Amino acid sequence: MTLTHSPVADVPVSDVDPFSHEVLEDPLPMHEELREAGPVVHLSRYDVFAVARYAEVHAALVDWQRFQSAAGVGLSNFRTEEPWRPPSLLLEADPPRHDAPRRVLGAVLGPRSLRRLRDAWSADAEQLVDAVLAEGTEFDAVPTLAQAFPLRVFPDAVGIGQDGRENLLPYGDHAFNAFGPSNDLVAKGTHRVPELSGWVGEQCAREALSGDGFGAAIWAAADRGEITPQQAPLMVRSLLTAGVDTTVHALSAILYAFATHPDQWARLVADPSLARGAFDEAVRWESPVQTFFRTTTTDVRIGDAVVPEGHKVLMFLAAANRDPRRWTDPDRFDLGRDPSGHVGFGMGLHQCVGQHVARLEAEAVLTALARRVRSIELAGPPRRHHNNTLRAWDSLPVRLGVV
Ligand code: Z7Z
Repeated sequence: MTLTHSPVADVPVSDVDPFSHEVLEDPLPMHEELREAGPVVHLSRYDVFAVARYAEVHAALVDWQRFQSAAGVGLSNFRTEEPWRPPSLLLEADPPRHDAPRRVLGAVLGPRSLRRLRDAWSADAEQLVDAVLAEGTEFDAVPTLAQAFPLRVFPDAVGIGQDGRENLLPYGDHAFNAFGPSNDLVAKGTHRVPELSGWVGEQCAREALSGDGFGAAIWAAADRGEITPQQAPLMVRSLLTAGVDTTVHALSAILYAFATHPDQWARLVADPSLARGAFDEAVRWESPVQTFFRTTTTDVRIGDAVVPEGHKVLMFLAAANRDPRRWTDPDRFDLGRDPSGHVGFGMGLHQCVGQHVARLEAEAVLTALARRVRSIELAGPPRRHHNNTLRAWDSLPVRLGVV
């Protein structure tokens, strides 16, 4: 990283490319450099401003008036560029337009409506773990657990049909790549966009959804007049975009964390009630969602600098989640710490509306594993999956010690 001088006074400049393969393979050194360079850094390659310290990331996340989402939360500025798909009513909207969809989805995915899923998902997780262990104790945890469990429970919970579910992961992978620059990761997904978007769009229709899932609950809100019938399909699309890859990569993050911290696995086995907190600590530690952008609606002072109106600001959630100014011994994965306040689910008005679903999935899997598995270790070198937004694994070979 070369630090030079910025077009804006008092802002350090970096020519680093956060979306290069080298950085995506191991972003931690870049995170530290950006945090230490100052409260805000100009990234000359993209002409955007970056914040990597906890205080500034948190401040930007909770300040939706000055850091808007409606111009898109990727590098592309919707004020001047055409989005690759119609904007999300939740993610890419600000109050007041954001409020009704958010209120509805908050209720559909809230702890109260998830209560009816808890027992079924626990049983599903136990069945999956028993079936996996019956086949052997050495396997690739990415397809076998991290992908298998969300794909087993989440599409059913939304209420989509059986056909075409293999489209969910590639669609989400492309959507999260599309928040970055139009690099090779975006190019490799572009040819499937018509097919994948077409399939996703079909799943969002009322007729395509079962009568008792999250999708039907969104349509019921339209019937009650809480949202319009035009809004309902786009909100189902939000579930299918943001609800699959995120939980898959969060589960592989936690499995990797435990495979590399055997003492912490022993703690969980001794006290499975730690599962919920363990998931949040893993989200803090690995930050499956690494980054996204806001756009300034006015000149905004950050530190000694003024970011001009209409500029993209890149928020490094992952760097904030390991900022030593906020966290003691931030690189330690530690079930004893209180991870609350991490920004892995964002913060403020747009904070992840699906986080209770994600926690329930993780709790089910961890609890089922803790019942039978005494040790988890890597059985070979894990392999990263590169995505412009997500920190992910393609392969995580593990060896389990079982009772
Ligand atoms: O509404 C949506 O389609 C949607 C897509 C992506 C909502 C949220 C996200 C997202 C989640 C984006 C985490 C960045 C980080």
